[in-house]
Amino acid sequence: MSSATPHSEQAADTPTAIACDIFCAVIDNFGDIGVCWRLARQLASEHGWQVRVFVDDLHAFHKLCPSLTLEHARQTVGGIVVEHWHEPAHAGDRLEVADVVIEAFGCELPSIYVAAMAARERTPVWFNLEYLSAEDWVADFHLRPSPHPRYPLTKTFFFPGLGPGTGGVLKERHLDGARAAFEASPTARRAWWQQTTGHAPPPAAATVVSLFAYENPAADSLLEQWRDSADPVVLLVPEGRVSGAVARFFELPAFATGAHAVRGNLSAHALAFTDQPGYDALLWASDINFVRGEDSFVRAQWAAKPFVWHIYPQADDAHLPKLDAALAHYARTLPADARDALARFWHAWNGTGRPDWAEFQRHLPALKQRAADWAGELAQVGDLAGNLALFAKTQLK
Ligand code: TRH
Repeated sequence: MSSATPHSEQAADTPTAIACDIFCAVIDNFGDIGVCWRLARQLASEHGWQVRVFVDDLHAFHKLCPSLTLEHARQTVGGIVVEHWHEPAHAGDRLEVADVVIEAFGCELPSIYVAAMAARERTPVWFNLEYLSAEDWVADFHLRPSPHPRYPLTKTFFFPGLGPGTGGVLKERHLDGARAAFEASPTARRAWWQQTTGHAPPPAAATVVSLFAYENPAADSLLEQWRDSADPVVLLVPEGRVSGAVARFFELPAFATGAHAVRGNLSAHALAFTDQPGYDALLWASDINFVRGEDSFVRAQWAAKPFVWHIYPQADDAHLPKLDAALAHYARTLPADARDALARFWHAWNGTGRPDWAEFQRHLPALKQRAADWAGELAQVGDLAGNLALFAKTQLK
């Protein structure tokens, strides 16, 4: 029988470091672990926390963190302990309770762990980290406490958001500097193109588009419009769920890593799925980013380039108000015609209407300016990891 030990008291070399456990159940795709891993890395590197991540799907994790070993039940990656979580009962080989416990996206903690939290001398700070939504109600619910029905424990709901009064979104301290360095260096850009596509950077007249999306019926029409566009379009497609549509368009059996195809004015490269920093570089190297889900949607905002969001589809179209709520923030100060064009394009990319590339392109100067301004506005809400760490510290006192 395992005994409950406070996990922070075990690190003799860093006795004062706050111990944090993050529990992540992968529902689908890469966003669940993508967000948790980014948060874990930030809490460790920027706040000096001693972080452990419990994750039930090492395969999804491995895609965005190739240094992970699939066979290991417990391992340390970049100073962070990773436990393969056999939910619901498993909580590591030894039961250790952290100072701060983050239950991501409503995944249920092992009951044995919750019981140990209640028995701990110093009650842990317990967060339920929610999915990102730009809707107005989020600010009202952010940081609401929820007492446990049986134990003397309180769970706090932490809501990411795009507006004041929410938990904000993740942004590493070094991010703007890294982007500025990449954008200022023709050498870095050239090296990136050569390494990522095997080709030199395209001429300045080309519009570079990155495409990360789910299966999307609007893709066929857009690929045709790019093929027929007056100016060259260079398309960068990380291998994934939209690759089938690109393969069909080029009449190829697959559009797998390393593939390159040309039709008319469209030239497309299939890219390998990279680690998370590699994905940021792809966003910086592109003029327009098609992103999806949650984490890439946030990264596109920090890349400060015009972007198009394929929102994660939910039953009963529950995602559509979320799409419009994000547009309301992002497009707020755009001139009316550019705002309408952007909304039409995002709606078309999410199932309503046909995307009109020529119209979107006409508004690019305004969209570029807005993308840069918005990154500044969003930064005012504060970084999620910093907001969470600050709140946790007030509770740990
Ligand atoms: O993979 P997603 O579609 O994840 C989604 C969303 O999180 C959604 O909210 C959730 O409900 C659903 O999963 C279950 O999209 P997202 O959120 O953008 O996550 C992708 C992650 O993959 C992100 O961290 C960026 C990363 N990535 C890489 O690291 N390398 C790559 O080459 C690419 C294309 C992405």
